[in-house]
Amino acid sequence: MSQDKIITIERHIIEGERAHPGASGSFSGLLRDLTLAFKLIWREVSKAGLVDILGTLGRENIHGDDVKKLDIFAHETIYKAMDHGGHLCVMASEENEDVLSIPDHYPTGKYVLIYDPLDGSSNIDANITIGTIFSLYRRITPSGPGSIDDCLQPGYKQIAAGYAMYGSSTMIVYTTGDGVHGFTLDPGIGEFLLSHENIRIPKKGKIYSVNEGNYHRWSEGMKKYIQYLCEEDPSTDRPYSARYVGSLVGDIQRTLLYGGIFMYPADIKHPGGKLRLMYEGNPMAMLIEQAGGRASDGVTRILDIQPKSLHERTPLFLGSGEDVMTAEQFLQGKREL
Ligand code: AHM
Ligand code: MG
Repeated sequence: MSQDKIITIERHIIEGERAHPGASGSFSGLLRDLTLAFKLIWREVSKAGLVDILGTLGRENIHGDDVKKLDIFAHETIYKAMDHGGHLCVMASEENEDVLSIPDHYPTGKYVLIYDPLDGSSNIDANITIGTIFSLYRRITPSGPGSIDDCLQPGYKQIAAGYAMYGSSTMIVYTTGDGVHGFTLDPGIGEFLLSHENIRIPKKGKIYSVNEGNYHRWSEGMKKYIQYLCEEDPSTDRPYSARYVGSLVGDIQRTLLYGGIFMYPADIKHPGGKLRLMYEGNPMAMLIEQAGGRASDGVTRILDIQPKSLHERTPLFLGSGEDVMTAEQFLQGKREL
């Protein structure tokens, strides 16, 4: 995609906020702080292959510092980048059981940050794409320290969501409810530049993405849907191609750009699904919907689910509208082969 202007993410954020008269600038400040955290994480992730040379977990690196596991480093980096800006009243991280409070000596603000610091971290050692996923809400408690009630909001109340993807290029993809935009890091200048403006997901794709190793644990409806996708019928682009990175950011990035469907269904081992509603489901569902796609748990729109706990899980079907609707029909027993 070629742009006729060079636009940094910082400028894009500020211009987006200018479109809302009366905005205080706090929201832009918040996104700017997050961008800095992503750069710090990218710097560490890009050194991951050097870990055996520079030192591994439990040992010291050449500077005499402890080397932290990357997912813990990412968790702490985001917290430290965001705790003192005065924009947030509370945070929640996939790496932490309870909510993360803002220290007493810092001011609190009107926003809530939910994040998965390093998703797909089992892929690190193979140098495969991993990412940070985030979601922002307005607080619902009136003032003072935020609480779990501020976090447990349904996904349709998100005011922004996105991810940073540390892959062959490092990207930030985000939405504030006004389309989905992608920025690619130019490592030479340390800036994220607009590279994918207003991403639109194709109405229907030709790719399905699921961990098929779980096939024998699936429901009959799910098995039939996969059989349907693998049948020969060129008039409906079948058989579909299978692609599965096993890193949600990588699989969603491809789904946003090429269309098709990403699935993590319920199965015998994961009766409620494996992926987390607040940290993975809601932000990805907002991005997919903002790009014109569909996001459901097979029956219910992901963004309409009222979360009951911070780490609850959900089955996930995300992607092109037509593909997700076909999956829902099979899952609900409304369609047969
Ligand atoms: P994590 O939060 O422990 O990193 O797990 C989440 C990851 C996702 O990135 C990916 O979509 C999924 O787990 C893959 O799971 P599986 O290995 O069961 O297919
Ligand atoms: Mg995760």
